[in-house]
Amino acid sequence: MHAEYFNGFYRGEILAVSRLMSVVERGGEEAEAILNEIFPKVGRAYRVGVTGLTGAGKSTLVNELTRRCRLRGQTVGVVAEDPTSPFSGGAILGDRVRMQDSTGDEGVFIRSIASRGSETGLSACANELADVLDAFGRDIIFLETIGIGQLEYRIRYSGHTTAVVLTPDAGDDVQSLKSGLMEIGDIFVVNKADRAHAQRYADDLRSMLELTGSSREWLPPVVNTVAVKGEGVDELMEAIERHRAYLSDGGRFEQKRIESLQNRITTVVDEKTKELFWKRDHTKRMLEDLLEEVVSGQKSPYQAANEIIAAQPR
Ligand SMILES: Nc1nc2c(ncn2[C@@H]2O[C@H](COP(=O)(O)OP(=O)(O)OP(=O)(O)O)[C@@H](O)[C@H]2O)c(=O)[nH]1
Ligand SMILES: [Mg+2]
Repeated sequence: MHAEYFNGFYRGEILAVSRLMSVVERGGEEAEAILNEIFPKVGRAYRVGVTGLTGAGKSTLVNELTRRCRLRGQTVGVVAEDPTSPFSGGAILGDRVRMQDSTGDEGVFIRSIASRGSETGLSACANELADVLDAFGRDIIFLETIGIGQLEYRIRYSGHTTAVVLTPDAGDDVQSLKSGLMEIGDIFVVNKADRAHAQRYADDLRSMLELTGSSREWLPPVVNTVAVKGEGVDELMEAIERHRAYLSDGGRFEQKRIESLQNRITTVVDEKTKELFWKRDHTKRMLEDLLEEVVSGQKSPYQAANEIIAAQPR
């Protein structure tokens, strides 16, 4: 299956990676077959998660970081969750694509995936697409994800270093930051530092991190950037390198790898058992019958759920 793609893939052909990624993105058995095949080659790349609210400047930052990686001779892969469809493409995405096209640089591979309309599967898919780029031999992989809902928690397992991108926008005070975002950040970026109150925002953020993270071995640094001008991006790059060095110390990197693999297994089991569970005719019928009893007030939803679970063959 897909033998010609694999051959191309192992020869380093961009078109072949692109095709394999499309199959992986569609999911199902074919996707699994590809992921199984490439697994022995996965694990060499360094993965950097870049997360934050829509419009924070993630793509602009990834662009700047990519440029610097290229200057160092590193090959780069990018998987970006695009809030709009990848086909309509935002302006920034357009810029990126043009940048890649104009330089004809095969050392940069960018893939965007739509995040709208899908609830849970997406980040898992981003991880898997990153696996393809990893097996392809990319040195650095950036995963751009939107930090809303549960997605930001997932990235924890995919990025070795996670940078949370914030902006000092009016009304956004540090106290109101979601704890989810606070917990996943290895590095905090205050982007759009050309805007008013940026320094105060960064200082507040730093105080809060010191307060909550004093027991942690790694105190996340706060880096101010003006992504559109490339300001502060070298400092961000250094912060990423420092965190990488920190991870490589004392087996932390390996620990993270193990956690990430465990998470991968449990996620697949969760998804598959759920799917199998509701596929059974018996379960569907039970649900219909019990629903009537719940609607008429004879049973509570919890009693109904427990009955459905108890009736499953073990
Ligand atoms: N003033 C200012 N604008 C910026 C800065 N960085 C990015 N922008 C602008 O902010 C807008 C959003 O930037 P993107 O890089 O697309 O942000 P994003 O976080 O990738 O957005 P989504 O992918 O849509 O979530 C663009 O118009 C950028 O030009 C900055 O440092 N200062
Ligand atoms: Mg973006």
